[in-house]
Amino acid sequence: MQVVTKMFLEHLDMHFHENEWFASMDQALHGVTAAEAAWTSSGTSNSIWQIVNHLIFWNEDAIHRIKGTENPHKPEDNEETFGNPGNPEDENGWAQTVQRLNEVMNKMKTVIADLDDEKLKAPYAANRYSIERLLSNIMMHDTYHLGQIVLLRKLQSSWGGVDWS
Ligand code: NI
Repeated sequence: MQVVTKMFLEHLDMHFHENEWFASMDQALHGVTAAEAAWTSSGTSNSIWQIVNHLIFWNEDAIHRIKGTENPHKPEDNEETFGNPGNPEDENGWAQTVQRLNEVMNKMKTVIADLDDEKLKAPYAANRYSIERLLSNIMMHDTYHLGQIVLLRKLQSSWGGVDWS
């Protein structure tokens, strides 16, 4: 496997699965109930559930861009990608949403593993920037929202800290 491809795979593992430097997405979502996922701070912030919806959408969208396929989901605007705050009673729906995020991230891993350094340098579409930059952007975007999830858990007193062991 090539150097940059390997680096992106390591990045993805780092921010999604490993508690290294900061809490991983796995840790941030660990033990979150539907009620906690649907909670918003003073009714003004997005809920954790909405943030996860948003990450599912954008990671799927990035996969489509990399593969050159059309994303069948076309939101009116970015706001729509968050959806509604979620139903605090719907544990199944919340579990499925988390499952969906994990599936998308696993798919992203497969897509990255298929790239080589030359493909990474290529633009993902006419007049657009490189796949490499797209991946860099989406991963920074993931971690930006990951920090918000941890903050929301701190605000609702459901954060148990990072398991560094
Ligand atoms: Ni965002």
